[in-house]
Amino acid sequence: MALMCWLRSIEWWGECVAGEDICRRYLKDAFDITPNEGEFIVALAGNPNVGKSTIFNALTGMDQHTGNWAGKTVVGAVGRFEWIGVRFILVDLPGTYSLGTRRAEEAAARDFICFAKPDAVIVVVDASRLERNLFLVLQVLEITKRVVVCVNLMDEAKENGVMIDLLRLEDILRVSVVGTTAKRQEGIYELRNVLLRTCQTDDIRTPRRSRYSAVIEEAVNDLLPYIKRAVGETVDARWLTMRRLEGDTECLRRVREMLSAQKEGGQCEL
Ligand SMILES: Nc1nc2c(ncn2[C@@H]2O[C@H](COP(=O)(O)OP(=O)(O)O)[C@@H](O)[C@H]2O)c(=O)[nH]1
Ligand SMILES: [Mg+2]
Repeated sequence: MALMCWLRSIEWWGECVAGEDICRRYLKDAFDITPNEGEFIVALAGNPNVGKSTIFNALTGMDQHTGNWAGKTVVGAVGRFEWIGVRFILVDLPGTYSLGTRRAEEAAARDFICFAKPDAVIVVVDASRLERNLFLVLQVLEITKRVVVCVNLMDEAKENGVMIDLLRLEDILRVSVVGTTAKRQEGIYELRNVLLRTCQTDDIRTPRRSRYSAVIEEAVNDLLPYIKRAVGETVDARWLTMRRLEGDTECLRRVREMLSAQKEGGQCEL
């Protein structure tokens, strides 16, 4: 019954979706960023303490320490850099273990990936704690395929006797994987080149995406067309369908809020 009401409501929600401006408006409101023509938007995501800020500094030549992501006035470290004549805007997202809704940092990172539609997301992972870190990678891969996995702290992993087969990881995830020791600037040159390729290509492979049990996949397939109609290409419909099945109403409310605000004077009952 509740699901039927919800399905009815998303037909109306669908009417609210308009235009491509979510991204620009979100960047302006949350970061006061107005990208110049040809400038690529790149996000840095990852668990806390994996070296995101060190990579941010290595790429931008800046020396930032912390960002304030609390509450509604989301402010993160934003920097610009150029590589082989191409300009990038880099945003250091708050450290997070997942992209849920429970914590402000998680929601901020999720919102950025959903609504800023970055040309690439660098997910930084700790080479010594790959298994734990891959949880976030898989979550990001559900929202976007424009991902570069940066396996950082390679020096510490080596000291601990951990060898990472980066090519194998690339094969499994079907996204680019780069190994770095950011503290010593190792791998940053390759990271820049891979980033450039990822941003410039239109031919991105479909990455590995989690498959669930038959009953869940069936439910996803039933709901997917409705959600697809409601959100169009604005956010990944399968990802949003999974959130609906999980009962993550806060996430749905947020997506709906962002989409309905697109229609001038539009209001959605939440
Ligand atoms: N050994 C080693 N330490 C690193 C590396 N990258 C970053 N660090 C250190 O790890 C700590 C956390 O780095 P930070 O960039 O603040 O991580 P963040 O929380 O993900 O932004 C700092 O003390 C860095 O100097 C690396 O590749 N190797
Ligand atoms: Mg940091």
